[in-house]
Amino acid sequence: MSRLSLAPLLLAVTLMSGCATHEVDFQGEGAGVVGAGAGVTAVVETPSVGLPGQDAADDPVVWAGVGPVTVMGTPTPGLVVGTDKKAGLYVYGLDGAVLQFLPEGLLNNVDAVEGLSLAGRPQLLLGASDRTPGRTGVSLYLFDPAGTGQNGIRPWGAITTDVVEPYGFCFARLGTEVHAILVGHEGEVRQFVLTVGADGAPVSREVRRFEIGTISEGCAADPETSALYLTEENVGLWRYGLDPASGDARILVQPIAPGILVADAEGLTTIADATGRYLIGSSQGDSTFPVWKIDGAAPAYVGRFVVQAGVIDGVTGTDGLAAWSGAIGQFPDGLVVVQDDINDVGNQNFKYIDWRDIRTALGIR
Ligand SMILES: [Ca+2]
Ligand SMILES: [Ca+2]
Ligand SMILES: [Ca+2]
Repeated sequence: MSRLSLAPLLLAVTLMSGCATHEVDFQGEGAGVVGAGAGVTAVVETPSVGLPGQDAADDPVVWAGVGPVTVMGTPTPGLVVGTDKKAGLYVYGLDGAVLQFLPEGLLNNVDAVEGLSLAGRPQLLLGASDRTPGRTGVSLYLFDPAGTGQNGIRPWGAITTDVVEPYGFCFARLGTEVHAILVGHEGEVRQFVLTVGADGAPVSREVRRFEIGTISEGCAADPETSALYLTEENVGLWRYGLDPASGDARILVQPIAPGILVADAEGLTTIADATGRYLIGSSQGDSTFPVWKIDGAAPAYVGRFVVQAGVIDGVTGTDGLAAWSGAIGQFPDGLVVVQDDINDVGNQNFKYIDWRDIRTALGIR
């Protein structure tokens, strides 16, 4: 969440041989210290978000249906939705172009989930932590994958909460239930079950609440292992149970530590492929992305990657990130989208990385 204000630092490119993950110290782009990690490059980026100098872009979500969908008259094989925390929600295609903008106010984190239907039509449900005065909570949106023409994401309603400053947010499916998990700025966690009321409006029921301790934001669920991962920005990565009955029992997967996770610990996302399931974090303090394999009894640290400058500028200071597992458009094995704190032209934006490139860089096979 916080912007980096570190002095420019140029690092010599040093290829380290004999290392499984081909770690490199690469030349930073002039803002922020970039730690060691396996190098990848972004292949697509969105236009700049917000006004120059604004801390605006924050957190994305990535989604693909079984076939192409239509957004405001444009067919697309999938969606990237990103928050402008000063203004609302952007919907991007897989080429990075803006397909829709919803001027919805101070939305911070966004996520999406399938599993609810409206009048017999399956919907993609989107939720965003909303800090807009007078409507703090989780703002909800629907997208009809079968819609045509000027079909787009549309407001549906909200989850109200006692959390003063909604911050992190993620969805999870528990069997047939859709759960929404809100993380407050002070580390308050509220978990809700969402259903469709008889009138077609959202109904939310709080099923768990606990406190992480201090400022927290990143949120990602792994229903397969019934895990809920949360980052406490200055403390580390926690694993809680996803089942509300698990209460506030937790394991510190990774404390803040040099070379692995440098404060702020920020966004979290999961991604799966034929080799397993993984959790990707944002080590914002040194602009790297640590990866854990999470399908075993305990998360196993795999390594870190950095998004270097290529045709598209490198990535530093990432707040939020998101991934899609499996084929989506031109990405046959998955797509990772990260917020970039400093775009080379204009303001912050979102950058797309092919999961195959990350996997290769980290030596995952
Ligand atoms: Ca997200
Ligand atoms: Ca950049
Ligand atoms: Ca750029």
